[in-house]
Amino acid sequence: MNAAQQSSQPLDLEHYWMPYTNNQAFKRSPRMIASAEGMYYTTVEGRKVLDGLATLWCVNAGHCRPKIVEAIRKQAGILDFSSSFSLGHPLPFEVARRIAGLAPEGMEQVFFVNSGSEAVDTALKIALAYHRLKGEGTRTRFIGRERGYHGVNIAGISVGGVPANRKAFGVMIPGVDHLRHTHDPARSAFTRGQPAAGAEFADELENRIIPLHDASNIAAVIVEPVSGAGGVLIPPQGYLQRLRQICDKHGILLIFDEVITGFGRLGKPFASEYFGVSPDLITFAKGITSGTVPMGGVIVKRAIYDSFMQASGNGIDFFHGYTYSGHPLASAAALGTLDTYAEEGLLTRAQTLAADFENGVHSFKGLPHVVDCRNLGLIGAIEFAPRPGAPGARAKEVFEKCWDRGVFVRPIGDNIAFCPPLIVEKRHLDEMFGVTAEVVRELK
Ligand code: PXG
Ligand code: PLP
Repeated sequence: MNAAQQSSQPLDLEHYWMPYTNNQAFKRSPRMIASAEGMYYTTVEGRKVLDGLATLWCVNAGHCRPKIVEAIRKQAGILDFSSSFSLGHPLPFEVARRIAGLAPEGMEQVFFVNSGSEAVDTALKIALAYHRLKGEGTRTRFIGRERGYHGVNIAGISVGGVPANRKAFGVMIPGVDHLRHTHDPARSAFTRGQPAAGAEFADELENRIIPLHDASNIAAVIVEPVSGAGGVLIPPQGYLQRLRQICDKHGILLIFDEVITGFGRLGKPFASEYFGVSPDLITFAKGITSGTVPMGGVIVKRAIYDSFMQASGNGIDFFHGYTYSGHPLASAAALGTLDTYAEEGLLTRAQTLAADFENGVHSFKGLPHVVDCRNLGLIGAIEFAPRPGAPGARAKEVFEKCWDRGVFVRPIGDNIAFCPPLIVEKRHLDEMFGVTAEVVRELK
């Protein structure tokens, strides 16, 4: 127990402005977690709650895993901090080498940041600077996608496509257009895995967006291979391949935002490998340290890195970096995490559990108000018809009742998302889907 919990004074909730939270509602009725181990949280009241979302899609190795805890503890007493601005320390070099070994072929250089949002800004800046180095400085526009989530920094919400994350913030960065999203319940509701219909959604890039802006003005297309925070949208078969072909044809860089799909979510280290589509840049965060210490990064194709090296002469090659890029504690946590993934086969474990997970997600078909079930690897969602006059209310109610009954799942609009740690076992899946189904059956 920490000092605040030990004190006889009640905890003062007033001063922390919590992120993405209804602060007033939370402070009236807090849901407070004291500790966690493996698949479960323990609340301050001593209740066990199953973590059905790897917390925020990130605790892929499960909670408080010994190797990771020990790596962080040990590193804190050896080198607390040293920057990576023209000084080095060994750990991030080793993390980068290990990531290069997991990444798609030809993607061997890693730039470190501290979050997915920073990874997205960094990737977009690499794309801009790369085109300028190649003498194509007119390529400044970015193409995102409706319902895409690329973090919360100004560039990320500009290319992002979740209306609630954008509407309070005015024009954001200029020069951004969006592809339509790929969610198509009329043709594809209740599809197991990738929908057969919808590859042609990618053609909008070639048929509408490129003619409108001209390819010579477009720097990059950024998409999540599987949309996560936008509601778990599974790409149609052939869709990502077609995006790749169109980008290649027009000299446009393709960025896969793998902040959620990276590090084993689909049963391969990266979704790029799962789909057999090589992007030019991959953003990652979350799973690299299993959520323990903030870290993110961008993996780039060899040719992109080489262009920066060739152009730099004797100067700095990329005027970009965060104070904490390659932080020793984050790097130590990453090595402990990668060791845990390797020893327990977690980056491919989703393959063995995907069928049970899929059956669990699709067991909601036919329950009250359920209009869609979607899944791939160990990520999935069920969708409800909106309650008349109260969109999102059904999913919120399911989340709250599941929490009270010991299961944590995430409401996203009218969807409930499932994304358990990769150590999940069949009995946990049964508990997660069983409790959720019990709640859904009571839904009005
Ligand atoms: N890209 C993607 C694809 C993400 O899922 C980010 C970027 C930003 O990462 P950081 O570390 O800056 O949060 C994410 C993060 C939700 C939710 O509502 C999703 C995320 C973060 C917080 C909440 O489900 N994804
Ligand atoms: N603001 C000020 C005044 C700073 O000095 C710095 C970093 O030196 C930053 C913002 C950026 O902080 P970070 O490098 O942690 O992103």
